Parts: sequence; C-alpha cells; structure tokens
Amino acid sequence: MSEKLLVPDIGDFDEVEVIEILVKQGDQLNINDPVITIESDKSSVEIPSTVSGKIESVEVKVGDKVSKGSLILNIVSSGENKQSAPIPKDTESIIKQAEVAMTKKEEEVVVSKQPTQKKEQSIIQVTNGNDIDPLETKDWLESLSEVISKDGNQRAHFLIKELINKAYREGANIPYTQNTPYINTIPPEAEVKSNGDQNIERRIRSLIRWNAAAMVVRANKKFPELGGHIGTFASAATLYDVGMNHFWRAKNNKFGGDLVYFQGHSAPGVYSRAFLEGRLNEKQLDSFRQEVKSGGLSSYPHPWLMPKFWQFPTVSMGLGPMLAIYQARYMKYLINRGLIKDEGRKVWAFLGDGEMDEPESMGAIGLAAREKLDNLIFVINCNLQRLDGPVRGNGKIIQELEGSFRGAGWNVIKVIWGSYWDSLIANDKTGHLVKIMNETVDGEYQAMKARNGAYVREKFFGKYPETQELVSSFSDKDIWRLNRGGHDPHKVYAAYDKATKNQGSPTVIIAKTIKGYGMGKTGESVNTTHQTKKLDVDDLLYYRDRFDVPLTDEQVRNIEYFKPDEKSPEIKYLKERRLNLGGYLPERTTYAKPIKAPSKDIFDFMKVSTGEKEMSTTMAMVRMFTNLLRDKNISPRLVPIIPDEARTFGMEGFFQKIGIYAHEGQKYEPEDAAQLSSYREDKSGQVLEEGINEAGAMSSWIAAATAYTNHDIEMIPIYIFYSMFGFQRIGDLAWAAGDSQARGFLIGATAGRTTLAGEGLQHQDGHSHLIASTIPNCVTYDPTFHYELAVIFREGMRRMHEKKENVFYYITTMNENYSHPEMPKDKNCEEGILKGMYKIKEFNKFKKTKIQLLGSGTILREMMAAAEVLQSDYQIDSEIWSVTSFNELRKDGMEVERYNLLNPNKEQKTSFVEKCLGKSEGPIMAASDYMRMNSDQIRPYTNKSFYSLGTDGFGRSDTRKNLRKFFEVDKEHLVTYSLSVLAKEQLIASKYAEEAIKKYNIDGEKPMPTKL
Ligand SMILES: Cc1ncc(C[n+]2csc(CCOP(=O)(O)OP(=O)(O)O)c2C)c(N)n1
Ligand SMILES: [Mg+2]
Repeated sequence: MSEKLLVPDIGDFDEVEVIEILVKQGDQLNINDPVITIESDKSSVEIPSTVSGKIESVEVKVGDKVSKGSLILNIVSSGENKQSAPIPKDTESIIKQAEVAMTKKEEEVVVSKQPTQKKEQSIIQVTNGNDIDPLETKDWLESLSEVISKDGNQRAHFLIKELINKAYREGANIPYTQNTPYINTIPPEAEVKSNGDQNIERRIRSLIRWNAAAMVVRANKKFPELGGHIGTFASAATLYDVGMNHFWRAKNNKFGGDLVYFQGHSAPGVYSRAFLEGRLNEKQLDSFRQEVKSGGLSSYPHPWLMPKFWQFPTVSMGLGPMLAIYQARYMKYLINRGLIKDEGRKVWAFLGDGEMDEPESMGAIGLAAREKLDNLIFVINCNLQRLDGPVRGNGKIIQELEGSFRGAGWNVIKVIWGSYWDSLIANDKTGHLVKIMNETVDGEYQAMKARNGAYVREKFFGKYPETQELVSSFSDKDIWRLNRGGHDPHKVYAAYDKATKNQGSPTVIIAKTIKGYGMGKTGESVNTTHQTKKLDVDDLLYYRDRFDVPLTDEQVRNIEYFKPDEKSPEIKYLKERRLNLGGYLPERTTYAKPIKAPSKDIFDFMKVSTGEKEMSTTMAMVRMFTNLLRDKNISPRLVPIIPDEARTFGMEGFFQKIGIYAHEGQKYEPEDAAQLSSYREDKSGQVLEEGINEAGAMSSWIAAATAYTNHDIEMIPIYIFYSMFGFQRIGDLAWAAGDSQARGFLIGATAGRTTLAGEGLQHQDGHSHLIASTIPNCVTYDPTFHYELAVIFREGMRRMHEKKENVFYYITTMNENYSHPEMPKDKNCEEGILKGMYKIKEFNKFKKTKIQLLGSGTILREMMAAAEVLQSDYQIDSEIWSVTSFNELRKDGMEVERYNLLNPNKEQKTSFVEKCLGKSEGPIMAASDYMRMNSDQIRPYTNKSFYSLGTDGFGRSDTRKNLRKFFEVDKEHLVTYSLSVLAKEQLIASKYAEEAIKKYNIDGEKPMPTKL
C-alpha cells in the first residue's frame, strides 16, 4: 500500500526551510526514523516518520520551504502505524519491573497495618485547660482508644479524617496543624530491635569519639591556627555509628552502594572510624588540616583533595541537602531510563539543624516528595545549637521541621527521647509530662543540658505536681541519665529501619542530640561549643571517663590515640560489620567505561559556510545536539538539562524526540499533542526539564556529571541556561562541582552584555567568564562561529568522557543571528581555537601601519567590520584574531611565566599569546562582550602595547546597536579607538582619531558606562 508522509503540525511556524534530507529513494524506513530536518529562524527540528516501508520517492530537497501538510515522501507502507512502534526491549522490561514494584508498593501501603498498640497512647490523654466538658472528651478519647486497639491505627486515622471532613462540611473552623506531640514517632512497642552487640558497639563508638577529639586537639596543640570541630561529631556519633554498623551498604562488584552525604564539620569522626578500620594511620590523623604535603586529611569532605575517600562536598551549608535530593532523583532517572539496575540503593544526607535555615536546605523538599523519592533519607542532627547559639531558642526546631517536611509530603520520624524516658512516658497517665515536653522551648532544653539533674528536676519536672511526682523516686543522677533519642542506639536503629522500609515518599529523621555530648562543663551544650577545638587536661580526663576509654592519665595528658589490637573483639567486630555491608564508606572509585568521542564528520556541517543563512551560535549548538543524538554511542548518554527555557533556546524539538523525564509518565494528553514539538513527558524521557530552578538544575547536572563515580556510568550532561543566571546565581554549586570533579558541559546561552538586547540589567551577562575563571578545573570558551563551537565541543567530549580528565566546560552561546563562514583551512586553526586564539583574517594591502585586533564572541564581528573600515577609509592594515578563550590563554601565560621565573637558567618557554603576537606588528587592541578584565587577562603575557575594551557597568535594555555604542564596543568606537591607539603609539597623526570622533558623534566627555 502506497502512503504519503506529510509535514506534521509544526506549531506557529510556516514556510520553514528544509536543511537536511536524511533518507533517499529505496531506503527502508522505520517508524520514528528521522526523515528531514527543518529549520526556522529560531530552531531546527527533525521530522520523524510515522510509517514504515520502502521509500518510493523523496519529494523535497534542501532549501525548500515547507508547512504543515507539505508532502515529504511517498512510501510503500508495511502497514505498521505509529501506535504499534515497539519499545526497546531493555526499556520495556525495566518499565514493567518498575510498574510491578510500584503497584505492589501501593497495595502494601493500603493493606498494611501499623502494629496494634497494646496500651493507650499519651497523645490522646493530654489534659487541656480549655476543655469545657472533660467527661465528654473522655468519652470520645476512650472510643478512639477502643478503635485503635480493636481495628488498628489505619482505622483510627480513617475515622479522624472523616470527622474532620464532616466538620469542614458543617462549617467548623478546624485548626490546622502539621505537628504531632513532642515525643518519638515510633512508640517503644513498634521499635525494631538491632541484632548488634550493644556493648561492643558502645566501646567502638567511645574509641571513635576519643580519637576524633584527640585528632583535633593534637592538631591545635601543634598549630593553634588550624581549627577544627569536636562538638558536632560528639553530638552525631551514634547517628553515624548505627548507620555504619547496620545500614549503609558500600559499593562493590555486586552492588552499587548507598550514597552518604556526611555533615561537613563532622569529618573528624569519619576519619576516626577509618583509623580504627585501618584505612588511615596515625600519621595521617596527625596531618588533619595539613594538606599541603600529600597525605594530609582535609578539613571537611573534599573529593578534590581526597579523591579516593570523600564522595561529596558538603561543608558549604545547604548544598548537601539540595545535592542529595537531586542525587536521589537522578538515581531514579537512571533506573527509569534503563541505564542502571534498581537495587534499592539509598541516598542518606546528614544535616545540621542550624543548616536547615539555609534556603537551599529546604528549597527542594517539595520535589523530593512529588517525585516520591523513597530512596532518600535525611537525618537532621538537632543538637539545638548552631555556631553562635540556639537554633530556635524561643521555639522548637524539631516541631518546626516536622511541620515543614510533613507539609511537603515527607515521611517524618522524630527521635526525641531515649529509652530511659520510655517508662516515664508510659506512666504519664495525666498527660502532664507530654504537656511540659510540648511547652518547653529549645533554649530551656539547651540550658538544662548545660547544668545538672537537680536543675532539670526543678525547671522541668517541677512545673506540675503530677510530673514532680513522676520522678519522685529518681535521684538527680537518674534524672541526668534521661537521654536524648539521637544518643540512643536503639531508638536510632528503629528509626533507620523504618526509614529504609518506607515506600512512596522520602523520609526525614529528626533526631534530638546534645552539642558537644560528653565534653563536660566547657564543651557540652554551651553556646561556645561549636568552636571548641582545645580541651584542657581536666576536660580530657572527663571525656575519657565519660566514655570509659582505656587510657591511663599519662596517656590522656599526652593526648594519645587509642587503637585496639587487630585481633581485639572491637576491631574484629567493626570490620566484620563493614564486610557484611559490602566494604568501607566513604570511598570514591570509578569503573565507568569511557565514551568514544564522536567521529569528526558528525560536525562536518558546522565547518562549511552557512552562506546567506543567518543563525545564532545557540541554534548551531541545538543542531549539533540533534546530530549527536544520531550517534548510537553518544545518544543515550546525553542528559540535556533545562530550567524552563527550552523554547528560548529553540530546543522544544527535543521534547518529542527524546521526551521529558517524568517519573510517572504523562497522565494527560498535552494541549499540543498533535504538534511535532508537543510537550511529551515520559517515564524514560531523557530531558531534565527542571522548571524555573537554576539551583536544582545545577544539582541535577552535578549528579549526572559525577555518575561516573556514583553509578559507574559515564554520562554527558549538558545544562543550558540563561548565562546571567548561571555562575552568578549558583556560584557555590559550581565551585562544589569543581570539587566533585564533575565532567560535562555548562552552556551559558543568550550570553553577552550587548548581545541579549532588550532584556536589561538583570539579564545581560558581562562577567560569567570571569566568575568561571575562578574555578580551577573549569575550561571556558566564548566562540563566535559554528565551526569553533564544533571543535571545542568535540574536544570537550574527548577530554572529559573519553580521556576521563576531571575538568568541565563552560561555553557561551548567543542569540544574535549572523552568517557563519567556512572553517579556515589553516592547519593551526584547530589548535588555536582550543588554546584560545587564532588569526582569522589579515588586511595587508598598504604595508604602512598595522594594528592587532583581538575580538571574542560577537564582538569579534564588530572587530572584523572595524578592520574593513580601517583598511578602506584609513589605509591601515590589521591582523584579526578570534579569541575563543581569554581564560585559557591566561592559564597558559601564567604557567609559562611562572616556569620561566623559577627556572632562570633554563631555556625560557614562550606563552601561546606570545607565540601568536610576539612577532606581529603594531599595538594590540582587544575587546569582548564582557568586562575589560576579561581581555585584560592576557595583558601580562605580551610585551607589546595592549589596550582593552569591554562592557563594564550595569546592562540595560535597548537595541543591540545602541548598547554596543553605549559600551563603546561597536564598529564605530572600535575604529575610533584603533586610530587613537595608533596615534598614542605615534604611528599616525592624532587628527584621524579626532575626525572619527566627530564623524561618529562620539562624546569624549561622556561618563564611563560604569557610572551610568
Ligand atoms: C554557607 C555556610 N555558611 C556558614 C558556614 C559556617 N558554619 C560552619 S558550621 C556552622 C554552624 C552549623 O550549625 P548546625 O548546622 O546546627 O550544625 P551542628 O554543628 O550544630 O551540628 C556554620 C555557621 C558554612 N560552613 N557554610
Ligand atoms: Mg546544630
């Protein structure tokens, strides 16, 4: 049967040019095979076939203009239609598996009942002063207790919900609360017990505590300037130990491993455990915070400095929580795309309660719930203190966090009270104890732990006769022993167990601890705990006794480490636990296979002239991606990441072609379903469409850019954003990306101060290259022409993904349309593009006066136009250099200069700038669409006269032409400045510059743009 393939609905576009024919007569065509590429002035998109069969005739040619309904080709159809397109085998089975698991999960959630409680819960006993009819209240509460014991919590929950609904319908104003009482979420009867040996675990924990503190104290005794923290890990030791002994599975050849984000300044505790495990030695502990000599231990988790140890940089507060959320999301993405197996791996993130005040910490919790990230567990160490004092002295951080997380849809587990409280809470028949717990603010809780048992008796239990009575048989010492949940391994174990089994939502464990736990009078629960890094002998002796560390007084005075014999039960136990959990943590390894860089011919189309056709570098880039998606090796590894700007960049064609990742697929028919670029969401979609969320998009990019270590699979993430909302917005994350040894591309699109015309001050980027240059392993380029982009991109893929070099690329692309020339035949061109500059044109007609003109990005084109004028109107010759990267040139110049200065007697090296310009004639004038500092960077590496122009100052909205005039980087200013420079160098008379100033209406008295 003969069929026709027509141009589908292509949205608002009409009469669009065909730029590529991808098939020919006689070809066998399958459904979804790309047939032609069409291109509007904004974007290019492939048209896929909707039928399969043999092509009878192709009815369009390159250059034709087509619209919806135009005939593309005739085909002898094999009868298949679009609906029956087969899903690739792998993807199909993975999706099936996941769907089965999901339905199972849902069913389980519905039918499973919480363990039936044997006794009445204190939550329904609390007395309330506002109660106008206590008897009636009692009736209701007893009925509820009856339901709980007869039919379980689920039924009680159902009835309460029905009551609330009914009350709403009757018009009652129901008070809204996201909080449960200030007690543990898991009642003692429901706690799952650890099978560990508690005595031995306590001894191990004590040693880890001791060695961690000793490490910090020793370092500061040697060099008081080194700093460090004892109090944080002291509060978190149990939280880490239970995880290490029982929950966190390491990566090995059978399992991908859990991913743990350690709280940054608890690093001493992590080193201390590694010491007992035999992974670090005493010498290394003694080089804590002394990293200049190799082998030192970094202050905080820094993969760059300890590349085999730390996995994630966390110490800049707020980044850890955000990165962990996107890490967990990215893990699901890889699973749903069929790129890794679903092994039930978890992402754990340890956070401080003070840290939760960072907007980044909570900023993405909605996404975690929405995407049902049940592979994510937050543990918030609520020691109630931050650096200066209490986190919420007048309130309750635990309750506040509970409300926020519960409201966002997380599974919340509060671990507030330790086991010694269990019997007290059980005996709290009147509810007064829970009432005090609810009423006491964090400032009081903190103060109590800085005092003693008598104080707690008076200030806490003393509030009501009922509670005074509850502890009447307790000594002050007994009261002092009443522990907090985060220091009780049983409570922590039960919480971790429950968290790991939770399905359908992320979990947050909010654990109450004591800052500086065990540090005695000078360090426990006092406002200065955070910065305590020295302990005097009395404190150390107290610490030893508090945790029964087997050291003599003399050894304590010498602050000796303690490591039991390899054959001791402690070391054997510790190693055995980790063996059972698959190995040690943290550890950074990679077994990812490299991706071969695509063949050069993929980029061939970018090396020929576009002729009359004008396009922006952003468009050229999108065409390049479309081509890369045809490379079977590369295609599945590309991860396009966009924060709601796909249409701005002409990338909407990707929606249909590779789909937008949506963990639940698409539950609706999109409004534009009939169109070629319809908004297609898919469970195995490839594009990460992050919404207006640059920090989230960057976090996704980091997850993808480090998949080579976290998942042993090399990916090619390409994050495309408005360049102004890149480094300026997410600078700290970009720095963390460098630390993480991320590999991938950042594309600052619509870049430049004058290139993005109408958008104004907050949109026009004139400095992102400078910010990027502060990151040592970030390689940056500001290309002008499509072939430059092609050379840079391919080399980036080769360096990062084939050769596994730990660098990442920042490339700016623009939205200014112009025609692109053919790539120069000069054999040095490619090298020059990559090193940062090459000669693109030379005017040599008059051989009298010459100037070197350096231009970058779109300003190169102004430079080229200026050179024409200089030649035609003033008989001045010039050499024009396309500078693709002032940053790269500076790096090279700096290195060469340093070598030469340090090796005065050796043969002196020549910088690339000098190689290019050393023998050239005339002064140098450089300009870019960025601040002068951008081109100034290479000034020291040439001994010629050097002048730089740029776009210093705030941007503003106007036409491109006016903006370039304003910033003095338009053709006219460049001509004038060139004449002035030559006059200053006494190569021509100054009258030419004066003339030009008049001719072009330039106001010499105009203030600097920075002042306007
Ligand atoms: C973005 C950022 N701002 C400030 C700091 C400095 N700083 C380090 S720890 C800390 C207090 C942390 O308090 P909390 O999160 O409660 O952790 P804790 O030590 O109490 O466990 C501060 C302010 C930082 N590391 N990062
Ligand atoms: Mg804290």
